[in-house]
Amino acid sequence: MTRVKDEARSGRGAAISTRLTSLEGVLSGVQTPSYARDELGTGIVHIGLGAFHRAHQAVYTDDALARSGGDWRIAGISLRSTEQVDALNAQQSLYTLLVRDEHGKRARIIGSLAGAIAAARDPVAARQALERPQTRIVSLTITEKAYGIDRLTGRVIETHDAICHDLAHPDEPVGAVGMIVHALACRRRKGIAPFTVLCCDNLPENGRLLRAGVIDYARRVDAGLARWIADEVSFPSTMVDRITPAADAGTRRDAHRLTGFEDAAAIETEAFSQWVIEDTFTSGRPAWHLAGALMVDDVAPYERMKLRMLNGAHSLLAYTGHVMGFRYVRDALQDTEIVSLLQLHMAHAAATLNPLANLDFTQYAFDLIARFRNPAIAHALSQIAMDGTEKLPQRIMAPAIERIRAGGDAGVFAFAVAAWMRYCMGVTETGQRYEINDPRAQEIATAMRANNSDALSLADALFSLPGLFPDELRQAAVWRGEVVLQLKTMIGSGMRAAIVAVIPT
Ligand code: CS2
Repeated sequence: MTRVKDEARSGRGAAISTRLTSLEGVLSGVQTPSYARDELGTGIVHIGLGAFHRAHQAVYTDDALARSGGDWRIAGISLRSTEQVDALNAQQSLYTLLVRDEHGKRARIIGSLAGAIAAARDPVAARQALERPQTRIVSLTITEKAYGIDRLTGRVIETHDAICHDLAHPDEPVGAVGMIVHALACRRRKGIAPFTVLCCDNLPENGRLLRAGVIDYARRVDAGLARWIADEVSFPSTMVDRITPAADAGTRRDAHRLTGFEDAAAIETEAFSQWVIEDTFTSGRPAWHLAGALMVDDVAPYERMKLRMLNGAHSLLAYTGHVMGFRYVRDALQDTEIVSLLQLHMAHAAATLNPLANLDFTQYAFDLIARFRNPAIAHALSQIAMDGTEKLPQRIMAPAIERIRAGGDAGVFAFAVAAWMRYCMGVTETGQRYEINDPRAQEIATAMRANNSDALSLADALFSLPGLFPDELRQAAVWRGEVVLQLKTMIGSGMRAAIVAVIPT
């Protein structure tokens, strides 16, 4: 951070900015770490140093350190980008968290990060961080697509870039799975206890999935290691929730105004935050429970609720809203017909869930609409729309299959799939072209080119993308017919006509 020193004026009278190396001088009203940062050691390595981690797990850890201390500061590893790593390291890993809601914005300085490593530039430092005996937890937020684990089989995908590279060069891994297995092998060799692996991405039963992928990968490298991992390493599942838009110049401007410092690593988020964690840590953990995290035996029901209601509605909104020409979530939420569509979707998604003690799904849905409406958060629909092939399986397809099996109405899920297909056409209803940001963008583009705008052939082409739609769904003729019908209306009469035809009058 760079302090604008009022007292330090240059000869020409302009304010001079100087680099901040401590918390001294932060403007009053800004919460700063209440613990002595330098006295606390580093016990967590986090892979995936994006805004979400810094707005969520790092904040819980900051609170836990303030309440009960412990050697639990975080060394962050960024797999690809170097920009945020450099920004953080130039600021003693301090950064501003802006919380925005309808009452205004509050700034807080987070102190739980202890350093940042760009793995692509400094792979040795990344490996050393993971191998240190002091590292007792390795957590991850690397996005759904970066794991390279098949959701259905739990095996690693050999054609996935990072997996393919790492299987060929297991001692120089570039992906998260390869790095974790390499570090665990090294610890086993040296007689160092393994760390707990904590997946914090929006994947169903994320701990279980990562465990399966890690063991499968390890088996290909060393069968004994795979058995050791299966016996000794814990992979708690978690549900994480906090809406965190990409930071921009406005974030940095507000951070500067509120704290008095320039901060190239400032981020912004909403006030709401939730973390549900399975409490199976083999070498301890920070006092996250004192920071508001809910420690449970089984996270799956919470995970399903969040993935199907929040994330499912988010994806539906991103595709319909983007095609209609809206830019941000809050803008689309001004549209009463879109709100009715989201409410309908959430009610049907809730109908696929088992009841959860102390949780009322109707209230949850109501609160979600309020969070989406938050006028202070500019959450771009395009950010949510990306990586649809990675997100739809758990958000839309899984509940669709369950509804169909139960003989229920799965029409809302057909609508959401049709909206994604319409989005794949790459042009809004106002004629604006956009890129499809998805790991399978090439295949989608090929399917689109070959089929023009005929709903049936477009849908058939996308249903045929290998491994995307589970067979059970591809073969559900009636449901598939509904997708085509909805897509036909979306293409022929427009998204609004399609929405109006499904929402209650
Ligand atoms: C969003 C999520 O981008 C997306 O796909 O649905 O990032 C969502 O904002 C978070 O899961 C909220 O916790």
